[in-house]
Amino acid sequence: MGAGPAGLTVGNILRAAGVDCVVLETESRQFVETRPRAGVIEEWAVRGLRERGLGENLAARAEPHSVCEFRFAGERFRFDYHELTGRHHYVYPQPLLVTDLLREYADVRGGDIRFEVRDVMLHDLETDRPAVSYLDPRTGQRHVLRCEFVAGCDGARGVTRDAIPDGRVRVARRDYGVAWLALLAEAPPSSDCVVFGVHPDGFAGHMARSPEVTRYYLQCPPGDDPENWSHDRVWDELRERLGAAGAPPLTEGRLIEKRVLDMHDYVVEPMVYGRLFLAGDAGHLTAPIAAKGMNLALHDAFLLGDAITAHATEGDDAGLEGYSHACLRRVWDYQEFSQFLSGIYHGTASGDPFLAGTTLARLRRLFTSRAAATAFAEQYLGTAAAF
Ligand code: RFL
Repeated sequence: MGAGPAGLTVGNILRAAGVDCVVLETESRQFVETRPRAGVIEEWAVRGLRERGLGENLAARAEPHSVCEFRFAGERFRFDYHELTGRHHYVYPQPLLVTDLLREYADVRGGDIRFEVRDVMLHDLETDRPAVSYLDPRTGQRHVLRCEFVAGCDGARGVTRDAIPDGRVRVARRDYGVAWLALLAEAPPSSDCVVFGVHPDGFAGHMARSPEVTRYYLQCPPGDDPENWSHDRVWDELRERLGAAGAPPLTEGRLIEKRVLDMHDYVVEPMVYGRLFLAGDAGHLTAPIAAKGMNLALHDAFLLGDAITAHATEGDDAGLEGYSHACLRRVWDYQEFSQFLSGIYHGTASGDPFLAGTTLARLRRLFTSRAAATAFAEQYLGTAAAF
């Protein structure tokens, strides 16, 4: 269920192993191939895709990054995480990854995918022959697919999580009480790396997406209306919050996306109900604070694709039995980092002078203690723990 990074990765793994599957998607192919979202992908995820024959374009086109920059108290601080860990980050826009995965699944591996399905329902999840049904909008007919497993990869607003009866799983939630105005600008990047501005007016972020398009973020009040943010106000605030001695000027451009994202997280435990296995945002949402969501979606998908394959081809159920536990170890680690990073990004704008003081102390520690910097770099790159 769902043709995002999680669903398409599971589908591709199953196709490669000769395991029958169908991917259902509520949107059109064109829509999912162009939906802008993530851009930062971790080295282990790139390796995982390549090992499964899914990362060739990515390896050829994604840019490896080795440093990021923090700007605070009017100064610039370069953070060389490659030097600390020997690892990189990659920048590869999510629409490109989804396009690659779709092409491989549907056009190369001949996978069955049905777009623009309506009114999707799940049935008999607690039996060993669950089913999914949907309406075909062209004929108005309801189709029923009987299967062995349902992979719930339908994102934060899908139906699979809600198909689990009350009381069968626990949903832990966290609301950060802040929002980000997520912007895409038709403008070349204004720096050679990701930039985080920690400012008393609020956080600001700069992330290259391509030579022509740059993502920016501006912290704003939860529920704010994007229409409150005119072109001039956006660029004035970005210049103010990302300003620092010696910083190159921002390259302004037309804003082609302007959305307010309230920062909140949730985790479903366990990520399994009967024959339904949740993966990606359907099972856990990580606010884009730490750029982790797509990485977690891929991690789940590798585990789930491999586990179903082992069940189908060797009768080995160890992967399925350990699936939720294995996913959640990384999920909780990344949630903790996201919470920590939220403290750093939002502390100086909290209105609490004590919190502002400790936030700046935390930031300075990253540039005065190699041990603190290494610990941060490991979490930033997702290499901190042996998952
Ligand atoms: P997706 O990508 O949401 O895909 C789910 C798919 O399911 C479809 N769907 C259904 N299909 C069938 N039946 C139904 N009833 C359905 N209901 C929905 C949807 O149309 C969709 O095609 O989930 P998935 O695969 O779990 O992938 C998760 C990632 O998309 C998400 O975590 C990331 O985009 C988060 N994220 C980032 N993650 C990173 O790792 N690095 C980043 O740099 C990063 N930046 C971001 C982000 C998310 C952002 N937004 C918009 C929330 C930046 C932003 C602005």
